[in-house]
This record gives sequence, C-alpha cells and structure tokens, in this order.
Amino acid sequence: MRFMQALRTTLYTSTCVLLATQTTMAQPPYPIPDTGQSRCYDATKAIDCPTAGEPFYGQDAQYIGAQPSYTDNGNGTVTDNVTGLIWVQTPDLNGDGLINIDDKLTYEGVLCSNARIGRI
Ligand SMILES: [Ca+2]
Repeated sequence: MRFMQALRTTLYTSTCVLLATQTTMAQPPYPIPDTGQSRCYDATKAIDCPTAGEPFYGQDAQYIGAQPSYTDNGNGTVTDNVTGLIWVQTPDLNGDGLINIDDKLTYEGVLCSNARIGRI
C-alpha cells in the first residue's frame, strides 16, 4: 500500500513537472505569420470572442502574431518577410493582366511547371 502511494506521488509529481515543462517550452525556432483569423466560433457558429474563463476562450482570433508581409522581388518570386521563404508567383498564363481561375494549371501543367523550376 505504501509502495502504491509512493508510486502515485511520483507519477503525479512527474506529470506536473512534465506539464510545467510543456507550458513553458520555448518558442519555435522560426517565426510563424499570423493567420489573419479575426472571428471566434463555438462548436457550430460564429460568436463574439469569449473572455478568459468563458467556454471557447483562447481562439486564434484572440492572438495577434507577426503580421504577414511580402516583398515582390521583381523576378517572378515573392519573399515572405516573416519566414524568409521565397515563393514563385502565379503567372498570368493567358496574358489578360489578371490572375484568376482562367490561369489555373492542369495537374500535368503543374508537374511541367515544377520541372521547369527545378532546372533554374
Ligand atoms: Ca490571366
């Protein structure tokens, strides 16, 4: 019986230490852009954002992170100023000056496009 109490105490202490460690973990080693989410939800619909202690508190909309920021590099790429990642811009495939659904690629077109990018 005494062994079980000691084991239970040890497990409880270990769990508390583990939880304390997890809640104080360092930030990830890379920046994460804010999602831009501004609405809060309950299980079925949009709601006014709840305050601390209310159900559904702590949603994405209640946290403001690094705001998205991009730089057009003028060479067909865009730099994400938060993450440092560089993205290929979507081309105006039909030359109408707009980027929309008319410029979508087929699956085969995407594969060919990726193959061309890999050769740059
Ligand atoms: Ca177009």
